[in-house]
Amino acid sequence: MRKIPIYSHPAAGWPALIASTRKLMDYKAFVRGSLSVLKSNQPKTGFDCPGCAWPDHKSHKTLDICETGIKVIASEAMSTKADAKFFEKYTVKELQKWNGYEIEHSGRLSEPLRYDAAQDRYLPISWQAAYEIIAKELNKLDSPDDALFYTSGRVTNEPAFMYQLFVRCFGTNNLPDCSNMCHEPTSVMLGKQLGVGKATVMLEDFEKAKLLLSFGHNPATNHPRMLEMLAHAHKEGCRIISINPMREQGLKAFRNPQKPTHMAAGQSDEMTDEVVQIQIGGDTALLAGMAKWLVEHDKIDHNFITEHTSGFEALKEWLTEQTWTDIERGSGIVQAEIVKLAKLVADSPATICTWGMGVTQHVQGEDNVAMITNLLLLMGMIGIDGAGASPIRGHSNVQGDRTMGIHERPKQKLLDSLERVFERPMPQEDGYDVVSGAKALIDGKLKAFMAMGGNFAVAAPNTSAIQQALTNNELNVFVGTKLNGTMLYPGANNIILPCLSRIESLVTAKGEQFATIEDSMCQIVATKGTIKPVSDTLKSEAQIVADIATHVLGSTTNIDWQAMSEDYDVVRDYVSQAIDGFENFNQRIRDSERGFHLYHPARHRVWNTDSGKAQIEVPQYPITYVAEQMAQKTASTEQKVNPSQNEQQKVWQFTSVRSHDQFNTMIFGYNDRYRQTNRRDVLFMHPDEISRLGWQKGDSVIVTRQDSSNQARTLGPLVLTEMDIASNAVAAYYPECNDLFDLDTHAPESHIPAYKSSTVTLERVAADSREPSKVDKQAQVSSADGLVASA
Ligand SMILES: Nc1nc2c(c(=O)[nH]1)N[C@H]1C(S)=C(S)[C@@H](COP(=O)(O)OP(=O)(O)OC[C@H]3O[C@@H](n4cnc5c(=O)[nH]c(N)nc54)[C@H](O)[C@@H]3O)O[C@H]1N2
Ligand SMILES: Nc1nc2c(c(=O)[nH]1)N[C@H]1C(S)=C(S)[C@@H](COP(=O)(O)OP(=O)(O)OC[C@H]3O[C@@H](n4cnc5c(=O)[nH]c(N)nc54)[C@H](O)[C@@H]3O)O[C@H]1N2
Ligand SMILES: [Mo]
Repeated sequence: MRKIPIYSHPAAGWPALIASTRKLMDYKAFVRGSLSVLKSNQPKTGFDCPGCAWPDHKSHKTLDICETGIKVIASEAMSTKADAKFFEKYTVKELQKWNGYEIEHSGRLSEPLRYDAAQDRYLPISWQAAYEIIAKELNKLDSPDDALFYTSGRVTNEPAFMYQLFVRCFGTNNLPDCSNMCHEPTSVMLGKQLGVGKATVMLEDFEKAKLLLSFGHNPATNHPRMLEMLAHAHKEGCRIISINPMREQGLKAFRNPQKPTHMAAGQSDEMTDEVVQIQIGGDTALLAGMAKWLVEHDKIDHNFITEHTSGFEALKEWLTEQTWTDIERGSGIVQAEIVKLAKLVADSPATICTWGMGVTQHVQGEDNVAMITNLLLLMGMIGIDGAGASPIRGHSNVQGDRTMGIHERPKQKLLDSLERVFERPMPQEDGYDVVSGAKALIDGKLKAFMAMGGNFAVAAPNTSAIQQALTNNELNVFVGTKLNGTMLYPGANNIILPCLSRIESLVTAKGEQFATIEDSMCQIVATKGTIKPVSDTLKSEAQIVADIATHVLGSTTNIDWQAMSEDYDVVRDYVSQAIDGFENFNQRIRDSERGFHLYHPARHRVWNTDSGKAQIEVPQYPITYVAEQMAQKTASTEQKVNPSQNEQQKVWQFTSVRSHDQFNTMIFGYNDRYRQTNRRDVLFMHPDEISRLGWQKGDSVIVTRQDSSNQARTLGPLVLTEMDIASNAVAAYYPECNDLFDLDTHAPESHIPAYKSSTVTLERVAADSREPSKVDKQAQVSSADGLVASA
């Protein structure tokens, strides 16, 4: 293997934290941001960091914060405003040409806006007039099912509960949320297999684990607060193996902002023992190999399997049928390596499996989750200390929103409870999720769209088609903190409602309010905004829902929406009555500094599944699924790429990843120092692959994908960039690549789009000779600062 220039400095550390943030926003914003940071993740006194869903540290150190957190907070604390003056300057057509970085830096939304088609501009509108339009348009629909109500996972529990209640009172379960693009396979499979679609571990378990298998996630970039726990566990003797097609550099060593010696003396802790560089889409094959060895060598926990599980015999039979040739072909890892891993599992008294988007965002994402859970079940690793399943959630309250009832396929029990508590019928039919909802929009089956946060079209596959479809709607309503690319495709009536962010204080007629969130490990914690809102005009999400509900539903319900929005205790009392596990919510959230843990039956080996036992599942797709896809596409493609070389390798698996200079579709800068790049229009490929093709780094490349209806979708030109990545893979940044994906390539049950594996071909084109724009230079400067600081 050729040597690849790698980022060799530890992740995190103060220089990275400060410098990469300093130029990010204007100076004032940074001061506002850094002051507010100090209270972040502090119990009661401060707010839960909106950066990710990793739990707060037990000890509540004074500074439980990371680079991502600072950036997200700085982005929210930004004093620049996308106000009427801003929209006076640009037509919507002009704004459509802006990239994610420019749109993000337009500033905080600060007054209600209505699109004016004659001028092609957003103009200010009063809250009252906006509500009247919304009520008129929603009440005009033939059916409540003609409207789609999206949610993104920043929304705290109290407004989320009110929002789902409003939508259901309006009459539909059309409640897709960002979870549909994120951990949906996890929720579906853990629900089926363990009875609850959530993590079985608590933070304490990481202190007792002896083996940690980390599948397809990138903590240094996406949940840096996890690094401290990883470094700590590693020091205590826990082996940490990362299973990832990319050698994510930030995973190797960690410089802890909490440790003075680290910061002063440049010390760092080691974290990972090994990276198993599997092929894209190879997790099920790898896990099948491990499970096969464990079963055949009788290393499994028979007592646990007999007493607690169902489905073992079927899996055993399936494992017998899997050949090592297929296992190697499917995973890209040789048998001896897989056996080595299996032996580690066999010898470990306490194993945790963590996973992220590298596991879920595949057509076979449900199989991946099933096989991780199967492995834990075979070894009896659920319901004991230091062991279990640990999906790593993304948005800070994506898990809580689901618990609060934001779900397009609600459980009957939830609907029954809502009917009981609110004494009115709830809609019974399942609604649209992100994929089916986006398709319905494109097919003209929907007439109205409302988003409680998020950037629906830009985050979803086939962005342009969704954006176009939105322009045909009678009504679009966006509740958000920042302008984004979904808001720039207005329908006949189009309203933007600016809301308070979580870091801003909320004082109502009933006094100062705090809200709650649920972290990745089922802990319910309080969060209270501390900084002065960026504009006096902003309303809380709860207030906006209450106002819309009052206008839309009028006297058709006797629910006191305003009482809820003014006093979150009132919402929490309803939640106590309607949602399992929240008994005495108000009392319990005040009783303990750290909030409370939601009862998780599987932790106690109680299985709320159909069979009453934990369910071992046989994968649905062949373990060579991706390899077969590639072989088929290779056979059918006409393209000749250096035919004298290996004929096989004319196609690649395309995967999309994030950098630490973005939060999903919000682009803070172009820097990705761990991957050593200072631009976003890149295509990562292994240097051996680049030279095998006779190409060079820096070449311009077009990516082409035949979608499920055999239409060619292209992306590029992208700049070929070296990366230590599996040989079957190329990678680019999300969300710029989202037009490459279509809405029909997804996992069967969870409908998660296959953002992490699509078969593509590549074509080298003449280098793009355009000068970088002023904006690009600016975005690169703010990131170069981070590069220098970390060196
Ligand atoms: N700074 C920052 N933090 C964030 C976010 C952000 O955008 N920026 N987003 C938040 C959100 S919503 C989420 S969901 C999380 C996401 O956090 P992650 O789950 O870490 O998400 P990604 O960066 O999309 O991809 C994770 C990894 O999957 C690997 N991968 C790709 N294909 C495969 C495969 O087939 N198998 C395996 N084993 N690995 C594979 C990639 O190499 C990459 O390292 O982060 C949250 N935190
Ligand atoms: N190709 C590809 N596509 C992906 C992914 C991938 O890995 N690859 N990842 C998927 C994943 S994991 C996710 S979670 C989705 C993310 O999809 P979304 O959650 O829809 O996208 P975000 O970029 O997080 O949303 C940003 C917008 O949310 C609004 N916002 C921010 N904070 C708040 C708040 O406190 N309240 C309100 N009301 N609004 C707020 C702002 O207006 C901002 O513009 O993208 C998915 N799409
Ligand atoms: Mo996510």
